[in-house]
Amino acid sequence: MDARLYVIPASHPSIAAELMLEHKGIAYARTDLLPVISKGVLRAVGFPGITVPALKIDGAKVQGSRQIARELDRLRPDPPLFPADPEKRAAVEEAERFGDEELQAPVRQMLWWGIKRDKAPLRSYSEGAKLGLPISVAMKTAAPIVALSARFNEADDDHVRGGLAALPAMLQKVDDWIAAGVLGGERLNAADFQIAPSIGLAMTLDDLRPAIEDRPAGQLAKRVVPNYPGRTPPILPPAWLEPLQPVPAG
Ligand SMILES: N[C@@H](CCC(=O)N[C@@H](CS)C(=O)NCC(=O)O)C(=O)O
Repeated sequence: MDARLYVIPASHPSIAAELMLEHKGIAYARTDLLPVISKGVLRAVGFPGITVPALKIDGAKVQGSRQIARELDRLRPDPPLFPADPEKRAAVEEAERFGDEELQAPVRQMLWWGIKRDKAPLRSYSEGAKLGLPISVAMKTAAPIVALSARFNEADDDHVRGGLAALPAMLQKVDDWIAAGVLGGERLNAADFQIAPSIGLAMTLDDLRPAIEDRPAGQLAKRVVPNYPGRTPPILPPAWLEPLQPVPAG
């Protein structure tokens, strides 16, 4: 199979797509793109949309982590990304939808909020990437890219505060799916590959890691993406992190 995956380094849905290609045993070439620049490149190579992951596979162009999951299952059914049983499949699809539509964006906003205030951690997220220019040059030109990305992703105070307030319930949802066997089973599925990178990205923030790493959701992320690139030292206002503090017993 002739496959090329377009990614932004450390992008959580891009990592989801990589994990699914690996799960299928499909060898692929990877094109690393800088955020913002990625939009023009994707259009130039013929994709209709402006986001990564975007996959060219045997002449077809597939964009979006959920679409990629389905196309990979169609092209190479074994090992599957979805259970054969219709009820189990529906549960996995709902978890996958939640990962894509509800969990991805707030985590992305938290990261860009932090990077906008301190660009130094950005380099750690690009480790191992081939951006077509030296990493030191890329980092020097990062300011407008960071500003545009923060704006494009609505990484403002209100969204980040809201996301942090919603995070405990979202983590609980993931823990519950793990307990119910929808996620974290012996054979990983499309929802595991969708959700674990978002949790993994959240754990690259020192502010969030302690509230996540020891719970089932954190364990799942460590199992599925053990070496998530990047690290952001504490930066979020402590008052915003209060929803993540453990509830005192008694
Ligand atoms: N939810 C979609 C969207 C993915 C998405 O928004 N990707 C971001 C990177 S994480 C992107 O391409 N952003 C454009 C940019 O940063 O310029 C998916 O799972 O494929």
